[in-house]
Amino acid sequence: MPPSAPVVPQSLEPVDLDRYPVHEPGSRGWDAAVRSARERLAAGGCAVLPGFVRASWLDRLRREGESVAPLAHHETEVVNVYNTDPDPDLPADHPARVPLERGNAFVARDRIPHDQLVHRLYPDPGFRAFLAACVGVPELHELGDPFAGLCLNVVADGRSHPWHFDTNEIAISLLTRAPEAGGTFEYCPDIRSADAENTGDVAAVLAGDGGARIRRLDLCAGDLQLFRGRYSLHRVTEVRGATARHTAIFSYSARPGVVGSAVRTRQLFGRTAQVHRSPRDVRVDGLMD
Ligand SMILES: O=C(O)CCC(=O)C(=O)O
Ligand SMILES: [Fe+2]
Repeated sequence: MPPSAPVVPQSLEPVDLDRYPVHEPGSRGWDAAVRSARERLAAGGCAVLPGFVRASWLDRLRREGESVAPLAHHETEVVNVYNTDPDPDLPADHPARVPLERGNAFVARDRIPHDQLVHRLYPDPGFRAFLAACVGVPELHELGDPFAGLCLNVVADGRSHPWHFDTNEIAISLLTRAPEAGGTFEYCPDIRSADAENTGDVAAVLAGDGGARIRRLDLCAGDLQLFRGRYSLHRVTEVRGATARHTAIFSYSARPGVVGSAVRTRQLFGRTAQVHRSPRDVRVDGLMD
């Protein structure tokens, strides 16, 4: 009997499975895609999988993002790189004392319809297994957070998403609409680690002295990006033009049940759910955030 073709779940149909056979774990193509992503993550803290979503699906991907973008929580606010409350006891030159204007806006997971491509992809077991292999962990879990697990990041004309660290270890994002100009993703690979904040280098980047530490990426719609966001300082530079930049952000953790803090959740989404007000402590380290 000829081997039967693997069944492709509906959630994976938009993926370019010829290039990225997410539905065939352990196949030669799967191994090659995983190996390539792992090498790039190890070498520079970031791996881009160009054309992850097939060209024929890009229109729908963009339109779905556009349909929920008006539901983003817009509130330009002054934050710091760790998204913590101001702490007057810290030394004046500590990076937490540097005010940054956060001008991006997030659409929370609970506002993204379940039949959207990105909402079907986020929990898909094959997608998560592929990503787990790429980042080198046995499993990746959805966040236990009803808002932050999956969101749409909207950066409009004249706005930027300033330097920050993420709560979760690995960020996975998919550009669904590119801006006309600006909106470059910039990052400093592994500028901190689980046991060292390295505040000197972080302060240098904030002061505009990042130099060769800073890498830059201009992404195309449909590109999937894997990124060590908890340890790599990053930002999206100012967008210019009428077309806002949209990215779907898929957040996972090697541990189940991760939930954002109440302070950070209110900053990002303008509201909290019960789970944010009584979180279980499942952080993987003792870093600031
Ligand atoms: O929109 C992006 O490309 C990056 C977003 C990001 O860094 C974040 O949501 O934490
Ligand atoms: Fe981030």
